[in-house]
Amino acid sequence: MEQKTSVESPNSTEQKKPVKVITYGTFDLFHQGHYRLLQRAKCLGDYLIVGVTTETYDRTRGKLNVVDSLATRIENVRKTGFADEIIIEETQGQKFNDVKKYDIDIFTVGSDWTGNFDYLKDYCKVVYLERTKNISSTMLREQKQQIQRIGMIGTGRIAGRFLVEAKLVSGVNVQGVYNPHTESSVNFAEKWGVDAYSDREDFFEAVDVVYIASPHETHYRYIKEALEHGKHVLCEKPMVLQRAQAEELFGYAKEQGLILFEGIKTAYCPGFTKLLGIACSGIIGNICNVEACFTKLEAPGTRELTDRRYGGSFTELGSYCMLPVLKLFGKDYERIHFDTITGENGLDIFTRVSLRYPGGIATVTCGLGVKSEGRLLIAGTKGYIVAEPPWWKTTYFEVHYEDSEQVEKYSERFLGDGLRYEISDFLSMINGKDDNGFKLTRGESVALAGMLEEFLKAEGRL
Ligand code: C2G
Repeated sequence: MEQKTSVESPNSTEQKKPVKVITYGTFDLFHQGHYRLLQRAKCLGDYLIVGVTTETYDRTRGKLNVVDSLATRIENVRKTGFADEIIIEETQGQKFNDVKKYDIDIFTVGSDWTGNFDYLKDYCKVVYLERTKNISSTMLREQKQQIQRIGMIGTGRIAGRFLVEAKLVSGVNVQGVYNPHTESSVNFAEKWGVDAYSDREDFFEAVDVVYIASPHETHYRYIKEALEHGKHVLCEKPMVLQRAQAEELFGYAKEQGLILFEGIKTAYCPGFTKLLGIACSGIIGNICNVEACFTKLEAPGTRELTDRRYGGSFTELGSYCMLPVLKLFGKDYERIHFDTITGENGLDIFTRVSLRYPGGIATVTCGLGVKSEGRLLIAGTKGYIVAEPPWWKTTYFEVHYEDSEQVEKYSERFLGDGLRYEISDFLSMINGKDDNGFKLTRGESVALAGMLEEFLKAEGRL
């Protein structure tokens, strides 16, 4: 008698595995485009996971000036009702792990990313959904916040680099340039397609914020004039060369409700912020020694090596090297000592600064005429952190311990010339978000001006 094996039809009882879909986004200033994307993503399956990016991750991928907090962005996604689960996206490469971790069937994202996630096709289906036209967070950001017209004072090397980086920060536009030498401002303006000003009243009239990249000793009066014209100011380092001047300018800016920012780009770059976070986390114990070195051989004829009063290694590079010292040991050093090697014209081609703090020792080394290893070393009671040059554009650092086998490696992206980070933090301060003010405080800029003043006095140059 024939055995009847009953082949159960699969649909009848066996639970169909829900189709799991995942998508990611910043979802800043939540809008119709985001809504339609999530709606269609949900329709692709039964269970939708939405990854919302952290601000730190957005900064590393060059998305600056995100307005809404992570909590707000998550809440806006939740309110759509399409997401069955919300996770946060923190790092590059996380998608790859999430697809496996959550056993994803379909990865989807808007068509502006077409091709970017094809590498996931080995693990799940990848669907690019048509992007909704004529709406974006950048557009809303610019509607929400007045575009800040930047006026630049100075047409030197950094001015060109600043202009390129400013283009990558939404919410600002470089309007024009002023230089007392009309020919310089006209040539610069023609090259970069901005307006040239030789009259400062017309210049201040035409702009909302001022970026100062003129020679060090002119910073004080240009900052003061710009503040007196009601302009927010971002001034290249060293902001000023005397403590009293820094205190006066910050005091006046505060009084007038204006933002005054010192442009030490390292302070605003994601990698340096991460390094400080690790150093202060306690994993290397109590920090007892900081050694920061920055050398770059300058051509003999440059301003840095010919300006007998304000040139030299320490005024040019000191701000970078003093930053980690101020961040890790503070402003209240017990003793500071300068040792310099000077060139024929009496300018310091190599300067070493030794600082004594209640619980620590710091050494800062700068050189425009002497080449050295150029690293940052932070030593503690349990281990040390080392970042090789160019640590002032922090992309990589290591944590070492007694056990030489145990090495932790950290990396972070540093996009372009890195000025975009200071521009975006400056802009978010202007727009009332001061959650980046800790990166370089007024007190630290004042302390820096004080150190430069002590140095110039010790050198008989002030
Ligand atoms: N989107 C859209 N139409 C718009 C704007 C955005 O369909 N007019 C889509 C985007 O393509 C993306 C999602 O909405 O799939 C979120 O957009 P953003 O918040 O701009 O996020 P995005 O930077 O595109 O992040 O890791 C992050 C992701 O890779 C995408």
